[in-house]
Amino acid sequence: MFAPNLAPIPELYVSYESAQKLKVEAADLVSHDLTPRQICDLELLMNGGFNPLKGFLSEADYDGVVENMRLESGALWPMPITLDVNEDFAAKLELGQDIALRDQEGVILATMTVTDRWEPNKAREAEMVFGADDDAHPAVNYLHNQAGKIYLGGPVTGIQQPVHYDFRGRRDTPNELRAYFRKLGWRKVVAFQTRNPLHRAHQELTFRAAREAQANLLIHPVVGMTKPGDVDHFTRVRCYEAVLDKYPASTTSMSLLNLAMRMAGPREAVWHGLIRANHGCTHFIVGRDHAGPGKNSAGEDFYGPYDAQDLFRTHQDEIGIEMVDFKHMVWVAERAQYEPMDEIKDKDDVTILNISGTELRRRLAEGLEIPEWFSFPEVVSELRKTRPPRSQQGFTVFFTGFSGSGKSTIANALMVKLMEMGGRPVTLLDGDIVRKNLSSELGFSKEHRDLNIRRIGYVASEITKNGGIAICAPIAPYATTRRAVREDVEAFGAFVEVHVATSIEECERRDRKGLYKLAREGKIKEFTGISDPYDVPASPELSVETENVDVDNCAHQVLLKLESMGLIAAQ
Ligand code: PPS
Repeated sequence: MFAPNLAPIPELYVSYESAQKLKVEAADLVSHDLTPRQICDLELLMNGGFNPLKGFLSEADYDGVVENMRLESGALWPMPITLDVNEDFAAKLELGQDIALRDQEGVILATMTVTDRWEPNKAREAEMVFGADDDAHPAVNYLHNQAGKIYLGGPVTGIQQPVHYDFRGRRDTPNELRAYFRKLGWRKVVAFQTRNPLHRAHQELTFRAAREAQANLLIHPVVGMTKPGDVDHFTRVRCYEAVLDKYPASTTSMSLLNLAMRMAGPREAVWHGLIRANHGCTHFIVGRDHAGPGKNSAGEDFYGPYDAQDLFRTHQDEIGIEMVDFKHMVWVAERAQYEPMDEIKDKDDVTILNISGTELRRRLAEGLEIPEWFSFPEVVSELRKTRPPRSQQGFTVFFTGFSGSGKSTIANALMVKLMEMGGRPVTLLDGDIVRKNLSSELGFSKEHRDLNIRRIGYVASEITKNGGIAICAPIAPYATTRRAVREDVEAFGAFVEVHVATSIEECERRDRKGLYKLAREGKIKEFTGISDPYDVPASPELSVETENVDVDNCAHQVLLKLESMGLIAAQ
């Protein structure tokens, strides 16, 4: 349907000589240090992956994209690609000014002429682009809790690509892929987008899709930013490499895409299609619940299972790439082969097998068998290396509660009990200890408390990543900050939030440090529970009462919880 056009597409880079000159000149410009997500966006802007965009969106383009998925020019573009900054930085700038865009090491990647500066209506963006103003959506959470308040727009001049030291040979710009397809004579290419490891069913369905379209296949996994909690891309790429060997020779290739996903379902599917068209592909596989973000805060799916396919189909001609349905493949035991579920005529007479993602994670976590019909041994072995049984993984126990609620005492008891069991190193990050050693310059304003908790979260996530047990016991009064810490930790292991639910009246009655008295007298300001807020955890893994229950028992309740989650072996 779509004639292959593999001519080069426009990039935003200047020539090597001009780049060297520009780099020197840009050293004097006001600099913005790009966030990891902005670096991903910038790379695809510069290399043409986001063609026809010429820079971060102007306000008019942004409004059009948010309202009806269209740039001011009328071109289809479903995702706001915006440069968010804080108010102080934005206030320093004048419209028309050039700024330098630097990576996290300070290397200048590009310059941008700031033509637009505005404060976006984030609630509207959340509703229109992501379908709901609900922080359970990862991109909405990012929008409200991580992105700066002000957006800057303007054309970008590319100086150099962001540097990647990993899997260099597997990363291709759109023009490199186009040249590769030209060289191999691949006139039709089906792209497969993924953020998960591939198993036999995926191998089967992608190969069938390519065969049906009489095309070659490009496995095009995202290695930029995916959904929090996904398998890390290092492991995934090793898995993809193993699967690549299973396709017939010369039919299939793989390239890594440094995209920062938004998990925006239907709009994301259209965006993915445009990006793949820019990479020279003619077909694109769209599945059930494509780029779905999971459940909303009411426990329901954000999007209908086929919304992405429907929206894609409506815009297919403009996207310039043909959608290929993702077939639901199942293993038919009697015939020992994968077949598309909707093509099995004798459903009642055969044994149909499948393992869901949740079930796979459970089996990996608990070290249970994963059958050969489900995955390739090389893939399973890679996954097992990064996901040892839960009882050998690192994790974080995060106590939260008022001052004097008993957090430190229970945390200490828990630490000793875990050390008695042995097996993993245990580190206690108690509120007072952290404030002495890590955060001695901080006070108790919201900003300082957030900084303090993010530091604790960072250390806890490093401990968790390296297979240890971190026990944290700060007040941590803000739900959004606790959630951010949860995300940091869950990238590497379990996060167990324990609310020490001692009432403020009881804490004040105990007043072990005499601080409540001082707080009542106004001698300590911003005191949690007295003159400063505390967000009661809405769904902690465990809530412990300390009134009429001794410390030993509270610590034991935590141990039982850890045991029920498989984090420690049954005693
Ligand atoms: S936070 O909000 O999580 O950063 O607080 P945290 O680091 O846990 O520090 C709490 C301990 O500091 C003492 N302290 C105060 N707490 C609350 N509000 C104010 N204004 C304050 N000023 C000092 C208090 O002893 C807390 O200790 P714990 O161990 O919680 O009783």
